[in-house]
Amino acid sequence: MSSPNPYAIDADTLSGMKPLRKVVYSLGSNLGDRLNNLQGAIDALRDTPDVIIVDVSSVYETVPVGAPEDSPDFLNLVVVAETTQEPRTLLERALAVEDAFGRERGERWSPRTLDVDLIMVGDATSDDEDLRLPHPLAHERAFVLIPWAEIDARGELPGRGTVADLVDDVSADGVVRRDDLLIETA
Ligand code: PH2
Ligand code: MG
Ligand code: MG
Repeated sequence: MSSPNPYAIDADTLSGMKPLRKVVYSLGSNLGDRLNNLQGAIDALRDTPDVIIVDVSSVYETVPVGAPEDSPDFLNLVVVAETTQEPRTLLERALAVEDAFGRERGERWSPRTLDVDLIMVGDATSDDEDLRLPHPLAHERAFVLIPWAEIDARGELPGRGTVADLVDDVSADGVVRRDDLLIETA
């Protein structure tokens, strides 16, 4: 006589399970109270259903890349999280968080109180105009790679290689770690 298998999972349960994916965010601010804006973004991400923050990098002060002349310096950091949310849901949340911190959408790359960019969501790919995944410029941006490598050197940017290898190929000029600027993560 066989006893019931306590580990048996029925098909309904299986179909209700969503894959857990790694999500990497790049956060930036170069307008207003930059550190406070980043802190608010971290708090909002932490309060997002089905997003679990795994690690937050140090804060880096960075020279603007490709931005209009005379743009102020950025504070940047990177967040690694896990999620069952779809990329588009994550994008909508990111835009809502930007709006909550007074983001005004003007000229491309004009100074902003808060920028919340999705760098990768698992192995998801997207070529939509408003959602490109993996982020098409992340592999060459020191202000993304240096903070990311600090917390996740073994991580991989899909299609581009490991963060450790990518960070070796960028100049660290204009990216300064600001150990005096602290973010609360708990
Ligand atoms: N974001 C940009 C353009 N240039 N430069 C730095 N240093 N940091 C950024 O976050 C950044 C940028 C577009 O979003
Ligand atoms: Mg950006
Ligand atoms: Mg953006």
